[in-house]
Formats: sequence, structure tokens, C-alpha cells
Amino acid sequence: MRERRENGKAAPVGGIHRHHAFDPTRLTAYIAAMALRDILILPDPRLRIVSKPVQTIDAETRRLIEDMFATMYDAPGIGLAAIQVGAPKRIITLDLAKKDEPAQPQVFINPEILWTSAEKSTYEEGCLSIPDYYEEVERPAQVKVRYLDLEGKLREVDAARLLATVLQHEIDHLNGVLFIDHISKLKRDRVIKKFIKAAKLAGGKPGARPHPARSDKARMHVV
Ligand code: K1U
Ligand code: ZN
Repeated sequence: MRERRENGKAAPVGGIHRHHAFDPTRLTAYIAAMALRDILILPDPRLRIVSKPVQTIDAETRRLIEDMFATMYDAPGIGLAAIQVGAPKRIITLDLAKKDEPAQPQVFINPEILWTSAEKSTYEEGCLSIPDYYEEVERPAQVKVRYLDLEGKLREVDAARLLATVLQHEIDHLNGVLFIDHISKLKRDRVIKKFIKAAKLAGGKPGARPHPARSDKARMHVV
């Protein structure tokens, strides 16, 4: 049976929601205890792995989530999937708060898209695993997503606007899909070629990214 742990004791997933292990009002204290993890960069083949569902929300899972928040805030990014830090688990962290707003950390464990709208919307997406590359992607404008929260409680969210876009982008990551898979083959091939070249120049070192002096523009936008 799936379980979560509170104070070292196992508790069933889907049980009564008693407290938030992740308290946004104490975010600074959490960040202090977190560790930054390396973000996988295209063409790392691990980005194509289909991540496995979380069976147990235990101390290791919570540590991974804390590290994902630290890594996401440090990048900075507004979302992160566990596979982007090399953990093939179906976990997403998000924070869509604006600069002048308090932090709004959100965790989605084993998220499933239950419904997508026929209406579409287009957003210029970026990806921490494809740094400095942005392209417009069309996706369903609204989605309904079911997921487990940090306490193992089953929840559903009706998402629209940026939340719908970022949730779909991150759930794609859990299935080994990247936002460049939604753009034209011509653009995709060009960006993949660029990142393969950068990785070769860096000698296959993890985190290799196109050298600024060699990129077409600081904020590359392939047309
Ligand atoms: O999954 C990722 O790689 C994170 C990605 C999420 C995302 C952004 C935009 C559309 C869809 C998905 C990012 O966070 S890219 C960085 C970014 O968008 C951003 C960073 C700092 C401030 C505001 C935005
Ligand atoms: Zn991404």
C-alpha cells in the first residue's frame, strides 16, 4: 500500500489532511535546508524517460521536492519536473507568484490530465532544460488535473491561463515530451543541433549549454 510518513510514522496515502509539511510562510527556513541539483540540459537522453508514479511520500520524496523548489527558485523558473534534476518520478513543483507577491509553492504528485478544453491558447514557452530558447506553443486553454498533494491527499484543479500552460508543459516532461516537440520540425531540428554542438564543445559535461559568444542572440529565438 502507498504510504506517507509523519514524524517517522507511516500513514496511508489519501488519508485525512492534517498539516502541511511544506509551509510557504516558512519558505526561507525550508530553502536554507535545501540543496541545489543540476538541471539536465538538451540533448540529455534522460529528458526522454517516462517517469514512474510515486508509490510512497516518504522522507526521500520530501527531500527531492525541497531540492526541486530550491533548484527552481535558483534557476529561476516557474516550474520544474523531477526528471529535470535526474529523478524519474512523477513530481512537479510550480510557483507562479509575481515578483512583488508572496511565494506560492505548489506540488503536484502523480498528476493526471482528466479533461482538456477544445479552446486553445498560445504562450511563448521556455524550458530550464533548453536555456535561452523561447517559442510559441499552442495548447488547450483549460485543463482539469487530478494529483496528490504533499500529504498524499487526492486533489483536483481546474486550470486556465498560465497555470494550464505550465501544468501541461510539466506533465509533458513526466512523459519524456519537451515543448520543442510541439513546434515545427524545422525549428526543433535547429535547436537540437545547436544544443548537441554545445554539448560536444563542452566535452559532454553535464549542464553544457550553447556558449553565449557562439549563440545567434543572447535570447535565441529561432524563426
Ligand atoms: O519546465 C521548465 O523547464 C520550467 C519552465 C516552465 C514554463 C515556463 C513557461 C511556459 C511553460 C513552462 C520555466 O520556468 S522557464 C523560465 C520562465 O519561464 C521564467 C523564469 C523566471 C521568471 C519568469 C518566468
Ligand atoms: Zn521544461
